[in-house]
Amino acid sequence: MERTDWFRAATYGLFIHWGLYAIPGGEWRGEAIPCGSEWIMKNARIPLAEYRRLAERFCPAQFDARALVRAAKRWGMRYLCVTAKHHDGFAMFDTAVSDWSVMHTPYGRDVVRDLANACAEEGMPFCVYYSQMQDWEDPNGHGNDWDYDPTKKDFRTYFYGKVLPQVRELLTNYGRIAMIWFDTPYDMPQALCRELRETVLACQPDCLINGRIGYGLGDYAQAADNSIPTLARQCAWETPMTLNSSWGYMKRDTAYRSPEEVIDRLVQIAGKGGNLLLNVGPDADGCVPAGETEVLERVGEWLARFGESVFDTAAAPDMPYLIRWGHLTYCPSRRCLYFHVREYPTIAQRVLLTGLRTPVRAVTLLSDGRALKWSQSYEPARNEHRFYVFLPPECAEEFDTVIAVELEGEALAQSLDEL
Ligand code: H79
Repeated sequence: MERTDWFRAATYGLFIHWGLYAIPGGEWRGEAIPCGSEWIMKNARIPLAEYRRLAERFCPAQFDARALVRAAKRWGMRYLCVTAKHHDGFAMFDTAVSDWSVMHTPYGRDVVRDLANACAEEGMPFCVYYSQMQDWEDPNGHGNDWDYDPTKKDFRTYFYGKVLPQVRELLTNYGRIAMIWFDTPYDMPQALCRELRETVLACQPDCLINGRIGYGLGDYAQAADNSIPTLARQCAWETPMTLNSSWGYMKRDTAYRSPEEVIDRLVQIAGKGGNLLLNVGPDADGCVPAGETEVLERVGEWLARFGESVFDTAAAPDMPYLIRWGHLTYCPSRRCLYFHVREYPTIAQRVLLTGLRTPVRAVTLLSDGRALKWSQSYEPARNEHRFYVFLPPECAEEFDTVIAVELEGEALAQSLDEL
């Protein structure tokens, strides 16, 4: 048993960016502020005294933690991570360390507790995001150089006075925390990052820590935001991804990724052995924007039919040539390669995979289990393995046509050097 086992099997999670920044939703004094709405305080250099007043207006009457967790399950997600404290320093939980929290708003409810309880009831692994270095409210936190003089800051005072106590609160008061998600370590001293890790594990030894704790101290690797690595990786890793251009709710941006694009990204990530942590930004009423839920519902419906090609998969072998027609995922225990055909071949009506060394046993269409024609050949003079699947024209599925290729053994690929 590895600490990351549950995480690797989960593959697809819900990220929730929610805080005071949902109220302005990317606009300040009638002006559109560029970049993520959760960065508005810094990007618009909003004086703290002014930003603080948002707390007087935080009253998300529509927020329903249980409904959100149930929705995440329906969407096919297998873990959930909420911003307990983002860079603005505002705690979405009840903290004894600071008054800068959701408890000091008209809402006055502990959002982290409601989500933690809902996740426990629904059997959903619950995770918290905690920005450990930046804190634009705390006089000693990193990042606010418009209210505070950076030369007068003492990071250790902030770290020992706020970060460690709040991390202990999160890991003590909310039951099992499956993972804590740190962000933007910048140049935080390595010794403090180690202390942070030790503090987490002293509270909950099974709590995973993401890669952005810094210095390789995390339990899994963190891809850059919205980025997919070129090659498959054997380690546990995760891509955090947005549906539009912002993590927090942004009024003006309704250009969401299509279901097709989300499925494409999820399949690519699963095929490279990673997880997708896909973000939603609830609005000031506590509602996930309809444009986001519509996409996620469609992806969830797709996963309900084709989930076996995504979950319980591991990195597929890197093939020698770029695959033009789509992506591969791989389930080692079933010895099954899944072909995700995105460019359906209407003319030649076949897809080619070059470099698969393992003999194939059977090929079926995942949607209805029907057997498909295939051929596998080897050309000795060129030392080249070729495998074709022939696709009847009526087989094309919306989004992604999934073909299950059952192998006689472990999937092995030729390296480019052999060819
Ligand atoms: O929580 C989400 C982002 O707010 C956070 N990570 C994800 C998961 C994040 N923090 N920093 N970054 C991402 C790097 C991005 C920095 C930018 Fe900017 C923010 C680019 C534009 C706004 C800072 C301010 C750098 C340029 C202007």
